[in-house]
Amino acid sequence: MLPAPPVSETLIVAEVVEPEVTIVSQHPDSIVGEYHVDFAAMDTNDDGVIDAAEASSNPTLTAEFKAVDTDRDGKLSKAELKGWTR
Ligand SMILES: [Ca+2]
Ligand SMILES: [Ca+2]
Repeated sequence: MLPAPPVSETLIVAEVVEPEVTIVSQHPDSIVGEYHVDFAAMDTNDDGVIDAAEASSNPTLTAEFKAVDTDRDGKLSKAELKGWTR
């Protein structure tokens, strides 16, 4: 049996110690998510739009927020979420 090289193990551990939160702004004009959102449930303050804070409860929507927010006003209207809502 070969002696296990401890070096490689150390390297692997070092790489996974800090998981990076990667929210990449990729493909800003494409919506790749395949899921539906419950608009009324997400609009917790009931103002008719989903803001970033409300969208934060949905990681996928947060990732796609800019792509969904077609008029770039920082909020998602029902029209913008058309096709995403049930
Ligand atoms: Ca709202
Ligand atoms: Ca908008």
